[in-house]
Amino acid sequence: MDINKKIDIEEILKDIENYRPKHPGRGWTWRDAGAHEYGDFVYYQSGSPLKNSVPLPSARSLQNIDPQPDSVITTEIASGRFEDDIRRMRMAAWHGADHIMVIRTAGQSHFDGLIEGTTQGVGGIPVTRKQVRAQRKALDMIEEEVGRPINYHSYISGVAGPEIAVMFAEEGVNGAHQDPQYNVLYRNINMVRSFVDAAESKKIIQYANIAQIDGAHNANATAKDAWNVMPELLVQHAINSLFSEKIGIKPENILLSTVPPAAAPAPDIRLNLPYAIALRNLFSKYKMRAQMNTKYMDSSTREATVTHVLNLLISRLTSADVQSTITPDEGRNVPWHIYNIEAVDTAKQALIGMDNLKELVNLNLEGDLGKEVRYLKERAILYMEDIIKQGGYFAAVGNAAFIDSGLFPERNGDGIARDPEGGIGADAIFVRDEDYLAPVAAHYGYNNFKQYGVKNHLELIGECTLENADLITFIDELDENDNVHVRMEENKKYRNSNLLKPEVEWLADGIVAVDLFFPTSKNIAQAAALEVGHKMNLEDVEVIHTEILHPAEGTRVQFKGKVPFDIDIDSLVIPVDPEEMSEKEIADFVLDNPVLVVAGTIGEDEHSVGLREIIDIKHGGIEKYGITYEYMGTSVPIEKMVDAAIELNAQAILISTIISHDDIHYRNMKKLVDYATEKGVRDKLVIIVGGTQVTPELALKNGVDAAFGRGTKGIHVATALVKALQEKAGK
Ligand code: Z98
Repeated sequence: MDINKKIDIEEILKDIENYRPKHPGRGWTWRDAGAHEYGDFVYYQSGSPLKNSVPLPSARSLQNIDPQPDSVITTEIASGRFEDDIRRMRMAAWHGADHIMVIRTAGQSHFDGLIEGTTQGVGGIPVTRKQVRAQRKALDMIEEEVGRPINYHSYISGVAGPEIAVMFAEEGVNGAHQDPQYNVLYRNINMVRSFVDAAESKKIIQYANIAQIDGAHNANATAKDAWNVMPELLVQHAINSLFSEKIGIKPENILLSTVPPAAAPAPDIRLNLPYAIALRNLFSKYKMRAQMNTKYMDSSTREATVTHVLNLLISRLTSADVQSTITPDEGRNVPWHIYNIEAVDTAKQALIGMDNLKELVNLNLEGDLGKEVRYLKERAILYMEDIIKQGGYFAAVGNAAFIDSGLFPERNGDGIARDPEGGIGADAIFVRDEDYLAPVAAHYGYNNFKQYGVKNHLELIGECTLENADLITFIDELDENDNVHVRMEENKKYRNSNLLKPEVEWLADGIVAVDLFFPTSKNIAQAAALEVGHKMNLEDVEVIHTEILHPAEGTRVQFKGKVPFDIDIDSLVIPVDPEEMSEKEIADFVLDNPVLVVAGTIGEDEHSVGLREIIDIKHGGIEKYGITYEYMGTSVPIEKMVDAAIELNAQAILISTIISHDDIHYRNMKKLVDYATEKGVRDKLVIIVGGTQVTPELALKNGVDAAFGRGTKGIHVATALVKALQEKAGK
């Protein structure tokens, strides 16, 4: 893949019926965890560098290093259109995600077979063979581009669990949720059927070396007060892991899905840390998949990010083999590209920032922490004993033992009760016939070929699809109106063309978000924001977040809407990145041609920090290259700048300006140029301007030699200065 070219979805779909995953049966890949050097630092809990990646923004000042933490990082992507998700997967991989989870469309657990085609999903993606194959194909390319294997993952739960497990094994899926308790408690699927199906599914998971994630964390999302189900969470983990191990899944492929149950403003660490320690103590032979808390997520991305970072602190104080992230906008149910990337970056930044934390601090297990850990373990063991007393798991679920809001052994009598004889699929449990032959050889029960006097299935029916991929039946689109080709035809004019539309999740969806403040109460602000959206000519305007800053003084509102127009790239004035000469080239020039610069902020502008960044050696400013300067201070009259340059026989004037209302910054630039002209020195002096509110193209219209906006570094200014002086000397 060419890193400067978009991934070609049409190319991916071409010949998809014959595509085979590049690494079938590879299973799960962990990072190369250990000590690695990145720039000036050694990170002790890190993985190998990526071949291609996007570092965190501040890496600009740190040689652009992009240290990768030791944990696998998950992002959950499912906008409803798999073709658009592929582009998001590529962006996420560049930011550091190596576990891509695909959320299924609402209610797929209730489908009693594989579905085909690529229909558009609601709240997720319909998981079908074609969709899985196309995404695996894309990820096979993306992983080569970033230089790290990507674990692809979805769900093996629901009435069609075993069929999906076989399809995942055939298509090179690396990880899957599988936990019969999920079916029983949250989807009301018959419990006997769920456990039989789970046995089949787990056998396939074991055969294909797929990593299994359980569903215990759904209990804290469902429970009234999530911290009260901590003992139950431990019990749910125990039931699924032991069941899986008995079927043959290796402990290192058993991942416990754990979410710190509480979130601030609850006393987050005080509640979550003992739980995290108890879990890791009890289940030390399994892997930890640490998910972020979503139960207490509202529409504030800021708040969600803080909760996420506190969760990451728990991971660093304990352990996390996989660090999962959802998106900080999960609370608004608007899964946008940018938020997947934000969540991945949050995990990467926080984990790297807390490198080796456990080595630096001691957890005080002698005090309350240790006591809490013990209480939790004791409560979980009592819980398990209570289940046995009730007659086993099925009886206990029948008695509503799970998701009760009391902290066990306290009971509030409000748990979820399921009838062992009832639920979806209750009438679909059959005793196997004597001559039963399963469709795949990797099978939990017996494949009764002995009755035919043969040694194995090969002699009887030949290879199965898991052994010979050519036997897989690929079924293409079945719905003529809702399929990927129709969708791509509809937005074709935006693919590889000169037309652009803003986008949050689907190509050319046209959605923009606006963030504003009104000096009024919440409801008025909300109504006013909608009106702003309408007056901006946006369509489908909807408020997505409000936050009271004061009940009367003001409210922050975020809304989204759709723009009804396209942008033609050909009509744009495209900014050019500032030129950069090598440090040596600049220094050599200055050595032969001493340069003195007169610098200051002008007019009424007191903001000198940016200018100091550009001139001081401490911040990598122009001084570093031997350029000397006369700093005139702040709010310097324009005339004084020019007069000083004349008096000191300077080569250049450097002004910085932040205040921009009424375009005062541009007007002052023009005044400066005019005054230098009036004094007869314009040709001798290089005039350079900069500031966070400066748009270089607009500034240049005022006659300055060079102009710089946000993000400028000393080297850019030094380059422009040297180039301008070289040009003058050449004249
Ligand atoms: C996560 N987003 O884990 P349907 N099986 C299990 C599950 O946990 C889930 C499903 C199936 C969260 C997960 N959980 C939410 C064990 C989902 C989903 O098709 O929605 O019923 O299956 O990161």
